[in-house]
Amino acid sequence: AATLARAAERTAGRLLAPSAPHRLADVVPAPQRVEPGPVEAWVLPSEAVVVASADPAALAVAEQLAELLRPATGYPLPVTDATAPEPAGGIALLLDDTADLGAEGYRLDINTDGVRLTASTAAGLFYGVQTLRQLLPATIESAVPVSERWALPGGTIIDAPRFPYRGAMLDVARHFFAVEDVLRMIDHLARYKLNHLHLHLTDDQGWRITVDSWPKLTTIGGATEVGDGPGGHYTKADYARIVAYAAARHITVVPEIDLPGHTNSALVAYPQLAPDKIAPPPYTGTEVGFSYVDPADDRTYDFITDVLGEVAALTPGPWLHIGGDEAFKVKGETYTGFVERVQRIVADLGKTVVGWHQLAPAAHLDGRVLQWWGTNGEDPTTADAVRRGARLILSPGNHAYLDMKYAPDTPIGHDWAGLIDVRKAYDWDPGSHVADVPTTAVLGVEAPLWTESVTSLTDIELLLLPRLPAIAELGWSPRETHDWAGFRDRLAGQGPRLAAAGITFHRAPEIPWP
Ligand code: TNX
Repeated sequence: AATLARAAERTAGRLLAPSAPHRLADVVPAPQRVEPGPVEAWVLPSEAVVVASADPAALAVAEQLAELLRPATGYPLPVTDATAPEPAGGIALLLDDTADLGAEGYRLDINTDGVRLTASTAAGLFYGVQTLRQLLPATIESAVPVSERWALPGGTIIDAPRFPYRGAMLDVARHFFAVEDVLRMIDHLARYKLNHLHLHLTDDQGWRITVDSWPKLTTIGGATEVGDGPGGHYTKADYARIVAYAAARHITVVPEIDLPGHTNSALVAYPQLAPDKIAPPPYTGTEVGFSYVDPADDRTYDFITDVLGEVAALTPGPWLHIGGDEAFKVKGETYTGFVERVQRIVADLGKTVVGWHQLAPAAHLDGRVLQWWGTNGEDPTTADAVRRGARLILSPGNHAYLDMKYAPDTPIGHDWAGLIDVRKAYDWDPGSHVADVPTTAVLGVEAPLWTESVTSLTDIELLLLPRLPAIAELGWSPRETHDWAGFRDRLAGQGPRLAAAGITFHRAPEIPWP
């Protein structure tokens, strides 16, 4: 209670004091290039207009910006398209494909006339908007009008990501999460310029996506979760809603159907998939590695073709994740033969296969991506798969796993890969983490959140924030900007923003929160 009272006093104090102008470089993830101008260049006026290139995608981003700014400012911020959009005392979002800013880059200029944001794509404009948002006073995150000078620092930011794949994973199988929770997680990803949401849709404890051709997967397989909870599943409409919400934020959904292990929920529903053709009891514990679909039965591959076909049809993004982890009972050539057959099914569906790095020994297939979750960067099998053409998504268990505890007293989470405080989450280099894997083979980074002990949105946010920004920065920012002291201070500035937005987060003691 005393701590709460002190926090309230601090908040009140902050609201009464005039906000110090924000520094142009105080952005997470750190921008590629920052050229500061005047400490304070422009104050958003109540009559400001947002103009955008006359292109539906640019106008959509302009509308998103206006929606971000309206609640706290209380300003109308009309969005208009202009044939010659110039920031005449307003904000301009310009698509310019001659600007050489890359598929996701942007340029942000703030001067005494206002703000001009340029990009080659709507995604670039969207990332520029995320930066602009962080340059306004923290109270901009408030859902209700705040009396504030909406001052912006002057100068130019030229920015683009280091890696094309920047993601997070939510395990909706161990515990099921409502669509609304997933949408809120997508908001967190968008804030930090992540562009992929990996959904771990199936596991021993539950099957979470409707498959019309195998309906019992959800009606039976979806009715359980870890512990005594009711489980649940996404209808195709639910899934489409998640995909669309993500797409509007330039985030691609990566669906995972974990095979051949982690399949108890499918075996409960369809015992013909089981090696002994007997339905196992539903499983609501947290052990791994005991279940598998029968790799010797052709019906298994019919099942996989149906399931992956329906999931692919619902998924506009290029990826299908086939799991492949911890199939302890499917060994050697049986395992690689299984994987090769499933990789082929994915390719025939026109999708690019992603799998956990246990897929490494299987034959290469064009474009395949391995998600590396090791805890020791010496991994000759994975390095060999990379030599044969695989690309890597880096999710080192001892740095990027969001289900690891921060400290021994973290109330939920695991510690099998160690404790991961914010510094541990930040202090590694995806470009050189796995021995004998060149940076050029690294597609990017992903922070997975397994949910054996995670049961609510508050739990998700506790583990996600503030480590997600650390992983986001590793995926976005040039290596030259990597600096713990600098990151720590910039991250501290996120605290009041998250607080103003009503988002709970872990007040990590190593961060100098204001
Ligand atoms: C290992 S990481 C797993 C998951 C567990 C996780 C718990 C991976 C590919 N498999 O099944 O949920 O550890 O941290």
